[in-house]
Amino acid sequence: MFKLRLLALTLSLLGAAAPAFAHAFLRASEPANETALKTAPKEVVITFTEEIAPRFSGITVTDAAGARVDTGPLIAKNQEGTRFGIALKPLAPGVYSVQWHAVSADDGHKTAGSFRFTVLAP
Ligand SMILES: [Cu+2]
Repeated sequence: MFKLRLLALTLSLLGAAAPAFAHAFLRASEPANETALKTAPKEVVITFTEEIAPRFSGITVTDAAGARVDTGPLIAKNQEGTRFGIALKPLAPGVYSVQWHAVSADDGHKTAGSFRFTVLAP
């Protein structure tokens, strides 16, 4: 009996702790990290692991010199609030860095990260 109760307690503790791990991380991106593209992308799209609050989240894209090449606000790409894009200026060949920050819609936790992609010379 005691063992069963301990098990139930353990399970409920695990259940209570689970949301703390549910931050909005990057699940996938287009372009993907470290990809080399023959055609310059017109936007960057990020899929997060959970719904984010777009007002408090953002994506910026910079060229090798650090100049911003993204334009306009986040564009919602699905109904679930997990997928957002940002439009880009016409990109010359070079290495580009994407910085993102997100606030979880569920618990308000902040996450951030970055990745890179390359546009190849034609
Ligand atoms: Cu969280």
